[in-house]
Amino acid sequence: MNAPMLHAMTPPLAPFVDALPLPSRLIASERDGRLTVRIRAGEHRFHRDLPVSRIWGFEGMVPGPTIEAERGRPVTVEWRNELEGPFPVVDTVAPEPADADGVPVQCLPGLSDGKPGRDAAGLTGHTVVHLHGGLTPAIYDGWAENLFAPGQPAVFHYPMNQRAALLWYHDHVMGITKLDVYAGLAGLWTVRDDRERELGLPEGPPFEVPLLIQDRNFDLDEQGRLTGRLLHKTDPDVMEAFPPFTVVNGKVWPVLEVRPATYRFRVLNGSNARTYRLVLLRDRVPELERITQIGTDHGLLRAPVAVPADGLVLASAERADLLVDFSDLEPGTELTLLNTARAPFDGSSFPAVDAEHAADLDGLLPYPQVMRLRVSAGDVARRSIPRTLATDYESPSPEVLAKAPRRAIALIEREIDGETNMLTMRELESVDAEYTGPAVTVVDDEETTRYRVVAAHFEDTTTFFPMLGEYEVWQLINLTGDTHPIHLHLDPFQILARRPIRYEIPEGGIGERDLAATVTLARDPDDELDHAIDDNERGLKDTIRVNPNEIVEIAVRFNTYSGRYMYHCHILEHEDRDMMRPFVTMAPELMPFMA
Ligand SMILES: [Cu+2]
Repeated sequence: MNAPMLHAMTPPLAPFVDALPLPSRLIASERDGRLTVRIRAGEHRFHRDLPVSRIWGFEGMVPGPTIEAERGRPVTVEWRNELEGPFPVVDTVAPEPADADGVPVQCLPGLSDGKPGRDAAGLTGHTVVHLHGGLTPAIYDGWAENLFAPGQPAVFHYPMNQRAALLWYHDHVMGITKLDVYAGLAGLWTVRDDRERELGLPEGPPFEVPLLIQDRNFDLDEQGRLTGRLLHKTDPDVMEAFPPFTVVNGKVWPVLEVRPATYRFRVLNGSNARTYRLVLLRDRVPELERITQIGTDHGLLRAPVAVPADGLVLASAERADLLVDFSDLEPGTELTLLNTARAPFDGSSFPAVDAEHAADLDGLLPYPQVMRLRVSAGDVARRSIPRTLATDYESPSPEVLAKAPRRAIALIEREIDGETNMLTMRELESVDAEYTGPAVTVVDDEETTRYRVVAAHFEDTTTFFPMLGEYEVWQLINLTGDTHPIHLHLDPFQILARRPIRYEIPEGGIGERDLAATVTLARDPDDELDHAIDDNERGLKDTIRVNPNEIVEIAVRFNTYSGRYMYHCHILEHEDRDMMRPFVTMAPELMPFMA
């Protein structure tokens, strides 16, 4: 195969033939706040021309039902684990990163000579449910080691003392979240409140539409035809799965009929690893100006913002609340949503005007299609967009930040002979001149700070004890080549800065536990990223992208619950491979009693 072929392939499934499914809704207020959700094996058809797939899903569905809650009205969910085997996903590591024609195996369906993993085939259905974005007491937060086996129900109480936002619930089992979520264990959860209603935003069908975007791959039969069997495939060069087919609300490349009106799209990237950069095109021309972003992870922004000029970037677990105006369009008009982000994502830009040509096999993006929107006839219903949205949060003042405790975390990728790379969070503690061991030296103009590693793996001693009600500044120092979406459980945070760095890691600097590196707060000459904070990141976030060659600083304040929580990379293959750490939120008056 010649090199130009590496930019495009004919999709083996017809795009834009299935209608976008809308997940069923479970409205908590209609059931007195008491819900039962069965976690079950089921069957699902991902595309008109695919056989049915076996899945594991909430209520046996992909995605699970959308739970709708009201701020201040608690919801109790009995999660009933009724899973039964066999595990519906075949997990494999292909022996080579590319096939005989040079096509990366992750762009192709089928096992690519990989063996079906026996460990995954042996899974019997342990699960635990985490409500991502929920302000949830620790005992109901879905600690990754507190599992419920089939037959063991769990009753979780969600206070819902939190602002309106799109949350999502998903499996969070230590080591196998990547497999369980891939099998289908994810669903949306909406919190609504009065402020949203005052603003007259669309609520419910037809004008409010959830879009849960994921990527999936399927096995092939002996004749080379697609089966519906879900396939989680990685390769020796790429330890994350970047499957070729984009699925929205459970359908590959669906189509949504819209009226000539303003729609509200509630978008979640629920993929294991893939970051999307979404561009809306009409007649091959980007029309991003149709889109106004009004909300992010934890709900409304203070004011509406345009999406970035290159497109809307969403890494795994990030959300966007969008108003999209179709009111000027004639019936029959078609718009297409495309993804222009290469994988693994490293923050590199890609101009929206080139979106049509975004297909890139080396970038593990064989099919940029996401979905199509087709305008139907109907009454024109354009909504004006309020200029002021949220009024309930402020940025922390410089005085508060100057006094705030600071924490530093290095993000590290460690190569191990004959094994998949380990991604870890190295929690750092500053040391004085007497310290002579391996150190991370951070040079910021005249100021030099040296750190040693105090925690390297999930099971290491807890070192973060944030005080309730007090701001802290966390510095996330990326010493890897990829973007990591870092997620904190419990309260949201705000981004303060993205600061370019260059760094050196000496030979053998990344040890099992130690780390030696020199980090300089200055741009690397080869670095092409702008390290900007997008307008849509200046809201209340629970997941933030940390790009290569940068330190991201976030202002973190836990207000609600004392307890043991976790923070982690939301690339599921990374969190399963140790890129996760605990923290314990503390009531200040208990600190004197801590040994
Ligand atoms: Cu990561």
